Amino acid sequence: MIVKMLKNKFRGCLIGALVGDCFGAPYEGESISSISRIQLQSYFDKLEGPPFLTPLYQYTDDTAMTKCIAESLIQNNKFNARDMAERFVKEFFRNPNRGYGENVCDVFHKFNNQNLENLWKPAQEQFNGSGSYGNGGAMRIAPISLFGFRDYDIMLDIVENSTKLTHTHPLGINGAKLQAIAIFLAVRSDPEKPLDIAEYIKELINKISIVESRLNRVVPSEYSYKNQLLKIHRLLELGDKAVPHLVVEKLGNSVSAMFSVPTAIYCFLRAQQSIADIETNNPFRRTIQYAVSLGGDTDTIASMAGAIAGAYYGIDVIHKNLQQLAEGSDMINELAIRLCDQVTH
Ligand code: F2R
Ligand code: MG
Ligand code: MG
Repeated sequence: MIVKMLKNKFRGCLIGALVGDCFGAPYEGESISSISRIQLQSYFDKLEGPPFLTPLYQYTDDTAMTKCIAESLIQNNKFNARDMAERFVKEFFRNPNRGYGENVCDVFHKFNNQNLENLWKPAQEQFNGSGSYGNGGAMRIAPISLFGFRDYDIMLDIVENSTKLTHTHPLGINGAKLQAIAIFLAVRSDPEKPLDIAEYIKELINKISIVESRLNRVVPSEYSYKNQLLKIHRLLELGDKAVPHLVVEKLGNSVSAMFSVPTAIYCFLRAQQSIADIETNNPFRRTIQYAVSLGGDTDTIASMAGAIAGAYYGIDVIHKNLQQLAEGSDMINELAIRLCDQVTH
């Protein structure tokens, strides 16, 4: 792939994640029933319309942690667990009010208060030793898919070890892996050709089946990412008959990785076609507007869906206003460019 296209994809991926976070955040925690599709249409129409005076839309923990991962990989040119953990902690204490997950804050306090030999211990102790299955590992994973886009096995290895700094439950780790694989495949797909959705899902299922076959802990069989991907396939076949409530009933919209990562992948795939009540020709906007319309963990689902869509289409698909109105877009853009330079030199 030519470097120019790759750079556009890297920028699209990280800016896509930022934009999904910033414009999904005002709706985080709203139930699907309380979100008006008409108001959401006006919200995005206004954002993309003539410039108006408004404060920047602030990013949340999703972007704060994504930034730390990108900076750590750029600085070290490899995964460095201690450096990454220190960046998470420094960033958290610099600005703890970015809407971090309730329990992950305990991990940061332990990192800060103890001189740790075993960096993974605080996360292992979470939830009486079962570890977190929240989507906090998956929501920040995009820079690792980019850093490792040439080597799948190394990429997955970094995903696992970086996720375990805060999330050690197998569902938290495998959710991060699924999100990383979804981006990895999107970066490697040609945006000039229509996405072969069936092939994309088949590839995701093949890859996650291998990951899940290696689980070294018993997890109830209904908690399988492979099952969630099969549901995506069936929902896509229904088109607009798969109304948002049905999508949430089948895939979820919560803070747990199992019930948000597959939803984000669905949003990206569903937005390849037009969607009832969403008036735009832009598939990136369709992806994040649809993600927000599902309610629940809107910043995180829109951010993860935005990362995949941006990695597929590239930066040019993301409306300039959305980029300019998102806090930190210059800084994230710079990180994407530096990551791309690093992997292409
Ligand atoms: N925290 C939020 N949003 C709420 C507040 C934001 C609001 N806008 C405001 O500021 O007022 N969002 C962020 O958190 C999610 C990522 O969370 P993460 O990093 O995974 O955190 P944690 O604490 O590890 O897990 C989150 C919840 O999942 C449940 N859970 C996880 N593992 C569990 C287990 N083994 N057993 C039982 N429950 C488990 C718990 O309810 C945790 O609190 C993102 O949405 C991000 O945007
Ligand atoms: Mg957040
Ligand atoms: Mg969230």
